[in-house]
Amino acid sequence: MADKKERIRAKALDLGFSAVGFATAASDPTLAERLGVYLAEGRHGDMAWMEETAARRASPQALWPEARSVIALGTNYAPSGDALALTRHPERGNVSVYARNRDYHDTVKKRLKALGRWLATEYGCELKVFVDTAPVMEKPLAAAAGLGWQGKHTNLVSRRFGSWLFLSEIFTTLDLEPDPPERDHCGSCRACADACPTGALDGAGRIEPRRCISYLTIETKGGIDAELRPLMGNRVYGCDDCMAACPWNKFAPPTREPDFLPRVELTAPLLADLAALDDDGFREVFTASPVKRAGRDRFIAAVLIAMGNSGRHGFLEQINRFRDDASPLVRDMADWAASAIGGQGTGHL
Ligand code: B12
Ligand code: SF4
Ligand code: SF4
Repeated sequence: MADKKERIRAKALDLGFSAVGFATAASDPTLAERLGVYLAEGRHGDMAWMEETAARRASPQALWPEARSVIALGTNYAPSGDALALTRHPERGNVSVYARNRDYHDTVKKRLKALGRWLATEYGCELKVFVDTAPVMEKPLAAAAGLGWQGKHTNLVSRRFGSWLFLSEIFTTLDLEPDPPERDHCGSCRACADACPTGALDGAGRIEPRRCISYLTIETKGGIDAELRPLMGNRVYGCDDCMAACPWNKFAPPTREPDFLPRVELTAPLLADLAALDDDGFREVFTASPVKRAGRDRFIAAVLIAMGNSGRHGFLEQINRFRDDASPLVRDMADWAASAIGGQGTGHL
């Protein structure tokens, strides 16, 4: 069995995965309980899919009863410089590190399929592969498989890669001995919670996603509370502040995966250029990027908030052009942005 695990580990590393671990597919009732509390408190907000799939999400065997083991895989996407450098340039838009080039779902899925094909040929097992697209709780599974621990920002922290690991899994009918879980190394640190611009982290391991800039710029279907807009700064897609604050990142080797190195257009984009994108321009620039998930309206709304937060009067003319946009969300954010920088906003938002 050890030999089987070592062969799988070696093959996964060879295919480009950075970390590999093994866990049982049997259910852990704590996860179902914690997910239940999270949903009962309404923390999922507009992410209705979390509630709709809660029963399957709670354990691998609830999703696929034949599953015996989980192979948990991490893919390093650590940036080479200061992940937050751009947040100090208010005339530019900060796109989160994970979205500065190709969509990781596509890159990781290809590798998962290659590993899956190899496993099926070598061991004649059945399997299913997942990367953030199915009802699977990826962080606790990766933690159970020894890839790291769930830090106080709720994400998986690895002693080797810090917070910068994409997670994915293979569920299989093979019996593989679980690896020992990693212990929690947060100690008394609470740097992530202190770094959060909107106070979305409670410092004890829980998040209020409805205050999280990542949720506000990617997931929410409605508007963004006026109280939260000034706290978003120039973060136009996702947010990395809690991840970047983690002291364990100092050991992370920068990724060498070309798909995750920042594209030149997204390294330091000017807000004025982002706001100038029409529907076709948005599709062209973001076609292979996770940013397409936000859609043009939500993205432009976030760009307008960033313009409002910049305090630059020079943006007023461009903002005003959005005040009769077809999207009510964009119109409202244009009004707010104009009033935030002291222009002719209606001030009613
Ligand atoms: C929904 C979701 C979000 C939501 C909600 C986040 C959340 N924590 O729930 C939003 C949109 C906000 C989000 C944002 C981000 N996400 Co996200 N997200 C997910 C998703 C799809 C599900 C997460 C989930 O199951 N949440 C449900 C709750 C119950 O889980 P939880 O937060 O882990 O809750 C645990 C703790 O709160 C704790 N807990 C619960 N109750 C209690 C009580 C006490 C007392 C204590 C101590 C603890 C505790 O136990 C819970 C269960 O283990 C996963 C992919 C997947 N399928 O798993 C990606 C995922 C977690 N996201 C990821 C990333 C990268 C991000 C962002 C960094 C993206 C960005 N740059 O903008 C941010 C980070 C924000 C943050 N601090 O979490 C990665 C994280 C990789 C990693 N190393 O862990 C994942 C795994 C995707 C992937 N395949 O790589 N995300
Ligand atoms: S991603 Fe940003 S807003 Fe969300 S919890 Fe982390 S620091 Fe806070
Ligand atoms: S910043 Fe500190 S508290 Fe937060 S995850 Fe990292 S070690 Fe844990």
